[in-house]
Amino acid sequence: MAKIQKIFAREILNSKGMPTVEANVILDNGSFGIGSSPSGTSTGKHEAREIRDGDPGRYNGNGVLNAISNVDKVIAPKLIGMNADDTRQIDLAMIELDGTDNKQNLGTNAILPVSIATAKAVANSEKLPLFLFLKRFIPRNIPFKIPTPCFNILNGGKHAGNNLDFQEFLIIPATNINYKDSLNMAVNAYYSLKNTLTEKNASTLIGDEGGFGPSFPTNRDALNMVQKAILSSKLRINYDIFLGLDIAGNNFYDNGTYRIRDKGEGHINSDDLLSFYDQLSQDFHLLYMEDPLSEDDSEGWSKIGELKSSSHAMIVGDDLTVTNPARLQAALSKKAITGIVIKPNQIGTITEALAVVEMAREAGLKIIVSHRSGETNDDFIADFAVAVSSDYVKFGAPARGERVAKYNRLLWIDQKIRS
Ligand code: 2PG
Ligand code: MG
Repeated sequence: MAKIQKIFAREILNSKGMPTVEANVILDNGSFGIGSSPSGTSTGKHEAREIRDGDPGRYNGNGVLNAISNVDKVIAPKLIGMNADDTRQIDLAMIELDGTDNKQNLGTNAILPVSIATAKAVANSEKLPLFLFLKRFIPRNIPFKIPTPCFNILNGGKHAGNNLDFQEFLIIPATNINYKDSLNMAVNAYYSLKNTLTEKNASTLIGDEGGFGPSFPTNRDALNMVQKAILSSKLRINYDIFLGLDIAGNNFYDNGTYRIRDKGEGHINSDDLLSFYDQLSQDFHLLYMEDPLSEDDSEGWSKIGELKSSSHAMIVGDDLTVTNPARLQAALSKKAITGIVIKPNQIGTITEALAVVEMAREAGLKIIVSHRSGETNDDFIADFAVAVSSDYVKFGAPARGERVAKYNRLLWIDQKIRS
C-alpha cells in the first residue's frame, strides 16, 4: 500500500488570468498526481471559502500564496506517511485540520487540489484510469456511461461583458444520442450560432466559458437566436436537442425583487418572474432551468411548485445548494428542485462531494457535474462525473482549451469503457 511521501503546491493561473493552487502529491513508490482548484465568478454565498492573499501588490490582491503555504506547511506534515489510497481518511484529516464548516481556515483552494492530486497519484500507482479508482467509493454498481453534456453556447450574466441577465444559454442533446454524436451536434450548433450572429451584426466575441457573448434587447431575443441557430444547423429542437438555461437568479435579484431586461426598467416579484418563465418555457420548451430564483429568495422558492413548466423542465439548484448536504436537505424539504449541480470546490473534498451525490441520488434528483467559469486544464471533473454516473455534465462551450480538456477526456473514457 503506497504512502504519501511528499506534498507541495505552486501558484498557477486559471483561464481568467486569476491565480489558483496546483498541488503535487508524490507517493513512496514514486507515483505522483497533480490537481488544481477551479474558481467561480457567480458564486453562491454558502460555498466553501477560497483563501486569497489580499496583497494589492500581487495579482490585484488575488494571489494564493497563503493557500500554498497552508498546503506546504499545514496539510503536508499531517498527510505525509498516511496510506494514499484511503481517500476518505485523507479528506477527513484535512477537514479536521481546517476545523470549520466552510473551509475558511485552510481554504477550499488549498484542500481540494490535495484531495484530487492524491487520488490521481493512487490511480497512477495502481495503473488505473482515475474514474475506475474513484468508482471504488460509489456504493452502487451502475454500468459506466458518458453523461449527457450540456453545452453553454451563449454566455451572459457575470460571464460575459454583454447586457444579458441570464448567465448560460445551454443546448442539451437527447440522452439517447451517443457522446461522440453529441459533440458533433454541439459543434455544428456552435458554428451555426456564430453565423447567425454574424448575419445579424451581433458580436461573436466570447465569454468566460467559451460561448458567444452578444448583447440583445432581451433574454428572450438571445434564446430566439440560439433556437434559430439550431434550426439552421438542421437539428430538430425537442427531438435531437433541447434548450436549457442557467438563469443564475442571484445576478438580478435585489432585496426581494428582480430586475430583468424583458420586463423593462421596473422591479418585479417572484410571482411575476415565475409566470415569465412559464411563458418562456412554453415558447422554447425548456428542458432545464438552473437557479431560476436567487438563493436568498426563500419565499419565491417555496412557490416554485406553482411553476407549470416544472412538469417538463428540470429545476436545478446550484447557488441554492452549493454541493452542501445541509443546503440540499433544505431544498429537498421545500421540494424546490428536481436536479442538482455538483461542483467539488463548492464543498472542498472529493469525499464530501461524493456524499452529496449519494444524498441527491437517494432523493431521486438528476445529477449535473459541473466545471467553474475560472478553470484550469485539469480534467479531474470528467473522471469524477463518469465515476458517480452523473446524468449530465456542464463543461461550457465545445471550444477553448480548458473546456475541451474535459470534453476530450470524456472521449478517452468513452473509448476505454467501450473497449
Ligand atoms: C455556474 C458556474 C459554472 P461559476 O453558475 O453554473 O458554469 O458558474 O463557476 O461562475 O459559478
Ligand atoms: Mg450555475
